[in-house]
Amino acid sequence: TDVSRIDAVFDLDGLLTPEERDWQQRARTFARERILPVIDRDFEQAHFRRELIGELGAAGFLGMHLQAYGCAGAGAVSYGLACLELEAGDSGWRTFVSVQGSLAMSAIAKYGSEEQKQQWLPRMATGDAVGCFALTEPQGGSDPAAMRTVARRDGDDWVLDGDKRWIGLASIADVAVVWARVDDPAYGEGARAVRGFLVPTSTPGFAATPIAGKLSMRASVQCDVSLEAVRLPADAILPGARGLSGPFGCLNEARYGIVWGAMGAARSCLEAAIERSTSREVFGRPIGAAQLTQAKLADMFVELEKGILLALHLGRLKERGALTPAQISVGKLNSVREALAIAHQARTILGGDGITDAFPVMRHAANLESVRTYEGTDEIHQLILGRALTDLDAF
Ligand code: TGC
Repeated sequence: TDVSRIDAVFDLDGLLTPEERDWQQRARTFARERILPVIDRDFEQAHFRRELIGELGAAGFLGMHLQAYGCAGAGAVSYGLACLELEAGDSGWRTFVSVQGSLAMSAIAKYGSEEQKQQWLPRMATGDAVGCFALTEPQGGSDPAAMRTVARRDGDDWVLDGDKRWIGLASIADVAVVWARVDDPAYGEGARAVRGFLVPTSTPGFAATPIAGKLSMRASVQCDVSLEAVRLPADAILPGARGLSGPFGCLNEARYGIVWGAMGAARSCLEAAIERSTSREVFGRPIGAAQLTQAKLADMFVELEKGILLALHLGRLKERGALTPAQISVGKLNSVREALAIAHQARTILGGDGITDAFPVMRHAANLESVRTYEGTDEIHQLILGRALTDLDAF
């Protein structure tokens, strides 16, 4: 197959442990057997296939990089490889795994009390409970410091009011990790600190409405969320998160998964282009025998290879506890930007048929527009790197 052709030239396997190769193979098989046969129809019908959640849990992919509480405890590279293979299926399914594992479960694992961890993590690892992560607001996602959602004290209770937007899985979630300003000097570093709350989605006043009309990530769910006088017990607050470093700590995890995941979408596009290059004849010979086509394939392959090696480098740093947010920005910016370029170049090789669902390329290209925007836009990551290089803040 063309993926084994890419694997053969690249030979990544020699850099991986047997355990990492095993996780990769299992995720590749999952994508091939459970996602690819249905994804074109699901994408067209904007259908989120809920029944796969339990299967992803049983396979160990939910919170797979977390320790204990029913989680697989896999290494950062194994998790990244799983993200890559799932996103070679569809960005929507890698996003599901990211929102559940890297955002909602990570928030509970990093900042939750022992009771909160025991209550939620084992059920989330199996997929019996779904989580979402409510940070972004309708006025824009790039500046969480401008958050308007508030949590105020009423006796021992907390009462939350506000609106969130683009919240993945919110309408099917059992629990929402909601970030809100706390207007109480007793909490956080001074008044109005940002804190996290675990909100069972059955709580009166919590409402999630799927966003319609998306031309990207159609096989997954993103929602508007409204919080109207959502009353929570005192122990709903995440005790370990104070200030914006709380949600940013989770975004780091999700951005890391994207560094790998986007390369999966890119690989899928390159595979389609290679297949077409050898099977489609124009001017009396396979189009892959034309130098222009080979140059395109070579450039796509080089960027894929560089992107995966960068992801692997970041993964090894993460395993040593040495990965910095600026390094994650290098990876997120590069992977998604190059994956989009690869998708667009692959489309040119496919000719007119490239715009149909006979190939996965337009679906990946459309999905990657979302991936480029969430978890920090290209521009946000450029500015994070600009600040790291100059010590000057240009936000
Ligand atoms: P600033 O206000 O100065 O810093 C706030 C505090 O946060 C700390 N911090 C980080 N900590 C850990 N990891 C990081 N990556 C961090 N970045 C900042 C910072 O040290 C400070 O801590 P403290 O203790 O001193 O208070 O913020 P900044 O100037 O550092 O950051 C500005 C900027 C623009 C980089 C930041 O606001 C940013 O990254 N904006 C983009 C936000 C973003 O990615 N939003 C998209 C979220 S995607 C989403 O919510 C959807 S989830 C997916 C789904 O549901 O489908």
